[in-house]
Amino acid sequence: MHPVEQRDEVEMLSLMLLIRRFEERASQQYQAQKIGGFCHLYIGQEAVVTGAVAAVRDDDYIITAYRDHAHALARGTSPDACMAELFGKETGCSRGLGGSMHFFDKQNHMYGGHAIVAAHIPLAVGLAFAIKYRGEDRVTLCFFGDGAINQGAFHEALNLAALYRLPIVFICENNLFAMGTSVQRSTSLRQIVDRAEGYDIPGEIVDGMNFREVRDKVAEMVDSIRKEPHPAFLEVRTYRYRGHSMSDPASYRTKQELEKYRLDDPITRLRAQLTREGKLTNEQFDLLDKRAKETVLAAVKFAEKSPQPPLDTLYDYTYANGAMEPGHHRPEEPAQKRREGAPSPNTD
Ligand SMILES: Cc1ncc(C[n+]2csc(CCOP(=O)(O)OP(=O)(O)O)c2C)c(N)n1
Repeated sequence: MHPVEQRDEVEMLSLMLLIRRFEERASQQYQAQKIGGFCHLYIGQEAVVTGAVAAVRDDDYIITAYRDHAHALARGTSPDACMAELFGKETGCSRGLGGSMHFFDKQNHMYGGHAIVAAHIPLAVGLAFAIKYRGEDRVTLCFFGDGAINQGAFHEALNLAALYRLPIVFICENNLFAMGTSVQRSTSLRQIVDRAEGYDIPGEIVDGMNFREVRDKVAEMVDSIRKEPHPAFLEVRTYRYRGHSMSDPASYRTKQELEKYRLDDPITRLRAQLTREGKLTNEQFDLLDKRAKETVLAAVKFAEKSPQPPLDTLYDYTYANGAMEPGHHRPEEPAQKRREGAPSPNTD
């Protein structure tokens, strides 16, 4: 069966609601200081990942930057494991060691959650290379922001993907800003999609506030890639309602601009489409929303009662102790000494 027909639209609306309610609750818990570190919310962009995921199979690969909560939820990572990760708890999807920017779920083929802008794009190309090398018909979806397209890693990755004709869709979530910098001030092109042309990669633009448009375009690209591997590029025009991260009041844009996009809300839009077509009643919508809120509240409770990771696992899965495997920290080396040699923290 065609993957687009496999995913029920009401189910996908329900997923968008889950993502929205999860992010709202995460924001509240962050303000209550239950969540530490950085936290970048996806509110407003829900139709992008939901539409894309609706167009692929469960065994296809997904990888993204640090605005990653929705990508994990869309891939099927449990809201409990996602919330627990935000709380830094052992039951989190990255065992509480990654936090907001480093969600990871190998079982569901969600390969992160990466904090360094554009650094995951070459990794995505590696995933696509592995698919082709093994002769599989999977596809990699690589999500990134408009801020990534002027990084060297982006260009190197696109060149290799084109040269080796790798099965990958580069999905640029163009929400118009990289932190507080508007895309018009950072990028020489009028259309981001034109970046792909420089590498002979076919590209398209879609309306990221419209679930159906995103899903159908990704499905078309993925179908073509499965027939014969090649890269494709999708510029998705979207908008984030909140600031770049929890600490950003977003004073670089006007209230009118935000309101304009909120009127075009992706959830409201799919709801209206389904209602018009007689596929959804107001009562059904309210029930979906109620369920989403309950699921997220239960996730908060789960995260609250979950244990912290043991302190001696702090350096597990890092390069700092010379190993990526658990239990490979050097007990003979005092923690203080290890900290001295560790790189200074990211200041974003
Ligand atoms: C290589 C690098 N430079 C700078 C930063 C600091 N930084 C964090 S997020 C960000 C903006 C990225 O914006 P974009 O790629 O458009 O993604 P969005 O936040 O819009 O999802 C920057 C510059 C970083 N994390 N990595």
